[in-house]
Amino acid sequence: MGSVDHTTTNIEAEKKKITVIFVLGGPGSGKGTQCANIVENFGYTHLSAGDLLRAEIKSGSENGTMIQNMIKEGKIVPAEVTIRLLQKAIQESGHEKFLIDGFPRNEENRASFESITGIMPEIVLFFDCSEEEMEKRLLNRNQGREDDNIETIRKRFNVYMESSLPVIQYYDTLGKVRRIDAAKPVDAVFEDVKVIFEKVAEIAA
Ligand code: UP5
Ligand code: MG
Repeated sequence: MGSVDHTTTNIEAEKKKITVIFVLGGPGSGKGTQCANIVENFGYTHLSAGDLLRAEIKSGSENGTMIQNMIKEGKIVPAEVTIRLLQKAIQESGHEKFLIDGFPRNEENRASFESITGIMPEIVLFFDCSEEEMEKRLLNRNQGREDDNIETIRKRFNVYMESSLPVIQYYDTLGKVRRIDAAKPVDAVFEDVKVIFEKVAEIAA
């Protein structure tokens, strides 16, 4: 009496349809800021790949030093490491609708995620912003991030242009990209984001 039927529970869990929206854009384009707004209004679970990697450094894991060095240099951590963290977070949350923020950042990330999880994003939200504006924001952030210094910021911009933009272009060819002018003030950006999420909700209904 009162015991849980684990077989049924697991089968139910497997039946869950996982919905993923990738949130992409340059360093400082406002991905994290807007994801917080989306969570409040549309009931998604926010998974920032960067936050998961920073938590992994803090946890003292064996990969910590490697991840720390990559972040300091603005380089992209190997896909298997980031995907493992994302999968764990998805499973532990028990939820179904996710915003994956700051991932995939290169072709290796994208292809590995697709083949390991079998998940294709519903849409890709792309925050488009000039480097000048992004640099200003990052230098004013003051949250003690080790990569918010001008030397690392420039490296992050280069990696973004060379490796991350092609991923956005790839999804654009599939008709998945929803571009947002991210140079506007936070509230104005969210107004545009809302229109997109209202459409997604309509389609899902
Ligand atoms: N701000 C936000 N929106 C604004 C607006 N509209 N107007 C004015 N100001 C605005 O915003 C940045 C700052 O701008 C904040 O102070 C905010 O108030 C203000 P935020 O929302 O934090 O921007 P975001 O796009 O999230 O910037 P972030 O710096 O987090 O982006 P990155 O993509 O650089 O960082 P992330 O944490 O994703 O990755 C860091 C590093 O981790 C990478 O460089 C890489 O080394 C590593 N990484 C991987 O290797 N693999 C991954 O999959 C992910 C990360
Ligand atoms: Mg962020």
